[in-house]
Order: sequence, then structure tokens, then C-alpha cells
Amino acid sequence: MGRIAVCPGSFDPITYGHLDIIERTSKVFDTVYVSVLKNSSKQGLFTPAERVELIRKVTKDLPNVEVREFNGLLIDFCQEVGAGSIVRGLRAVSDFEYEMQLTSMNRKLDSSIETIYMMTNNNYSFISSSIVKEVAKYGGKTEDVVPPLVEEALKEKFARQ
Ligand code: COD
Repeated sequence: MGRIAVCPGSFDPITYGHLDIIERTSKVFDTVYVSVLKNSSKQGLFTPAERVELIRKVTKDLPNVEVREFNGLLIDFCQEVGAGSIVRGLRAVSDFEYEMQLTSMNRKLDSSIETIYMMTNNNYSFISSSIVKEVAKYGGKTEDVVPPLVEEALKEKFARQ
């Protein structure tokens, strides 16, 4: 079975910043589950099924990456797939406080699951799904921050709104 990691997130939608973390994790672990979960403090643009489909398409060349939607606690998902590690990306100091809370609470829920942080790639440190959505909403270019098929999906979404 080997070493299993989970890359959790809302991925609404997936960006080059997320993809970079997923690719790097896939080089360190035998199997990586990308888990689309609910972040109750964020409002969604894409449905969970749409997010899963976009992630599947942009990770199709990574044979050890599996994409799943999960409705529940991250720790429950990790237990279900037998993962020993959670991998998260860190962009700026501003990410730290939230990440600290998430990690501490997850550790209380299951102390056997370790959370590991990967520093963002400098080229992608400024990217967030929220900023990408705002730029796309007003017709700005998003080609440097999301894969082409995500850019298309964003255009379609906003054209219909
Ligand atoms: N560079 C590097 N990493 C990045 C970048 C970037 N430009 N952009 C995003 N990332 C990383 C993030 O740091 C994160 O690790 C991952 O990519 C996903 O990011 P998001 O923003 O899509 O995901 P979040 O922060 O909304 O995910 C929060 C969860 C959904 C994981 C959380 O809310 C959760 O676990 N929900 C399920 C219920 C639960 O268990 N709650 C927590 C109890 S403690």
C-alpha cells in the first residue's frame, strides 16, 4: 500500500498554486488523495462535483493521484483511505494562524495523523482561488494562474451568471 497522503482543500477552482503542491506531494508519497471538502467559511462558485472533475482533468498525468469528494471531517477522510499524512501549502505569514488552528484541532481528533507543510513556489505565492474568481468575474486574464481548462470553466460560469 505504501505511504499515503491527503491534500485537502476547497479547490474552488484548482489553481497552479494547488497543482504545484499536489505534484510535489506525488513525488514524495506513494499515493496522494486530493480531497475536496467543505470549508464552512467559504461560499462556493463551483459544485463539489465540478471541482472534482476539473482536478481529475488537470492531474490526469499523475498516476498516483486520486481525487475524491468528501462530506465530513478531514480526519474521517484520512482514516477512511488509510492516510498517515496531511499535506498543506503555505503562502504567507497570513496563512499561519488558520493553519495552526487546523493542525492543532486535527491533532486533537487523531494524533497519529501528521500534518506537513510545503512552502509555496515563489512563482505562485500570490495566487488564491478567491482572487482568481474576482479577476475572472470582471473579464481579466487568468491564463498565468490557472490551467487552460479551468480558465474556460471560469469564463463559462460567469457568462451564465
Ligand atoms: N501556493 C501554495 N499552496 C497553496 C496556494 C498557493 N498559491 N494556494 C492554495 N494553496 C494550498 C493551501 O494552503 C491548502 O493547503 C491547499 O492548497 C488548498 O487550499 P484551499 O484554499 O482550496 O483550501 P482550504 O484552506 O479552504 O481548505 C480547508 C479545508 C477544506 C481543508 C477545511 O475547511 C476542512 O478540513 N474542512 C472539512 C471539515 C473539517 O475537518 N474541518 C476542520 C476541523 S479542524
